[in-house]
Amino acid sequence: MSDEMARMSRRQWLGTSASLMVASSLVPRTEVAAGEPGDAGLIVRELSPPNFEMPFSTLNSFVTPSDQMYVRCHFPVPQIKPESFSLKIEGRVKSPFTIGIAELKKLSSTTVTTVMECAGNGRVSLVPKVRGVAWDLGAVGNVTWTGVPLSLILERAGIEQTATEVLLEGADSGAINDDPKSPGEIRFDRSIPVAKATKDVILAYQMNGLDLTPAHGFPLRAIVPGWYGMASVKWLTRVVVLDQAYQGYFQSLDYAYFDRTLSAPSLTSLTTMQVKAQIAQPNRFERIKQSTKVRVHGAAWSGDSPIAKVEFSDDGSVWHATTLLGPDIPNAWRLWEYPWTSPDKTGPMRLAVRATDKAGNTQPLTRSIDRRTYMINHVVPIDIQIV
Ligand SMILES: Nc1nc2c(c(=O)[nH]1)N[C@H]1C(S)=C(S)[C@@H](COP(=O)(O)O)O[C@H]1N2
Ligand SMILES: [Mo]
Repeated sequence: MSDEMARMSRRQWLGTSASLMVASSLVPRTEVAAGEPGDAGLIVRELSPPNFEMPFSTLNSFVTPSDQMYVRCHFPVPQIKPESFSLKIEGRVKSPFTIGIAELKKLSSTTVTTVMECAGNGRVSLVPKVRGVAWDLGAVGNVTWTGVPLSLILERAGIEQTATEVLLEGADSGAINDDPKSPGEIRFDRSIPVAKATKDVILAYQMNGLDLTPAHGFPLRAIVPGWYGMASVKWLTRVVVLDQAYQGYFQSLDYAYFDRTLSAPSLTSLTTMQVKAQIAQPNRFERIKQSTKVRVHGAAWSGDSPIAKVEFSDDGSVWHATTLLGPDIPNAWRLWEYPWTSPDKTGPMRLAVRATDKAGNTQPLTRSIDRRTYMINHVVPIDIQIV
C-alpha cells in the first residue's frame, strides 16, 4: 500500500471522510477512543456506550492507573467544554448558586484514595444468567481523587432544616431499552441522604493527579466513598437539595435490592459496598505445575469498615490467613498475598478467598436472590488445573 493510500484509509477509518459515513454509521464510534489516553487492554463488554473492565489478573499496584480503571456508562459520554460548564446548586437551600470549574478549583480541595466497585461486578458468575452487563472481576478499581468536599458547597448554599436528601444529576441522558418497566428518555441521577452528603462526599475534578478523562466524568463527578459506583455521578451538573425521598429510576428500579428487615421484602436503594476479596493470580483456568511455589494475590475491600483479614482455601474447608499488604487507608482496598505450594498430584482444583472486615462482616458462601443482579460478594472459587 502506498503512503497516500495508507493515510487515506486511516482517515476513512477515523470517520473523517464523507465516503465512509455509511460504514461508520454501522458501529457508532466509541467516544473514549477519541483523544483519550489509554483504556489500553481493557475488556470491552459493550462498545457504545463504553462499558469496559480491567482484566483483574493484571492487578499489580495499590492505585489503579487511570487507563486501567473500568468504565461504566449507561448513556453516550457527554462531551463537555470546561468553559461552558457550570454546576447548579438549588432546591431546599437558602442561597442557590451556580459555579464554574475554574472557580471550583480555587476552593479548598481534598485528595482521597477510594475503591469503587460497580454493584454488578462479578455478575458473570451468576447462574442462571441475569440481565445487565456481564462483568467478570474487573469492574472495580482503587483511584486517587481530588476535588471539593460537597459539604463546603452545601454550607455555602445553606441547606434548609427540612432537607433530607441531596440529588446528584449528570449531564448524560438516553432511553432505557432493555427494561420492560422503562421510563423512556431519562437522565442519570441518584440521591444520597444529607448525612452522607455532608460526611465525606467529594466533587472531584482530578483522578490520579490529572483532569478526569471524558469517560470518567470530565470535568466534574461525585465520589461517594464506601458506596457502590452508581452513587458517584459523573458529568455532575446539578445538585438539588430535597425534602422528600427521591424515586428516580436508578435508585428505585435499577440499583435496588429486596430488603426483608421490614418483614415484607421492599425494594431498597443500594448503598454500601459489601465486604469482598478477589484473586488476581493465579488466573482463572491457569495450568500450574505440581509442587510449585505460587504467589496467590489479590485485593479486598468493604464499604463498611477496614479489612480485618483475608483467608485462602484450596479445599473449601480449611482456611489459611493471608498477609495483608501495603497501606491501610479508610475506603481504599487492601492488597493481600498467600505463599501457596501446589499439590504433588495433577487434576482440577478450586482456589477461594474470603474477606472479613473490622465490623465483623464476612463474605457469605451462598447468594441470596433478594440481591437481584447486584451486590455479588458471595465466595466464588476460581478453577485451575494442576499439571
Ligand atoms: N452520569 C453518570 N454517572 C455515573 C454512571 C452513568 O452512567 N452516568 N454510571 C455509574 C456507575 S453504575 C458506576 S459503577 C460508576 C463507574 O464510574 P467509572 O466509569 O468512572 O468507573 O459511575 C457511576 N456514575
Ligand atoms: Mo455500576
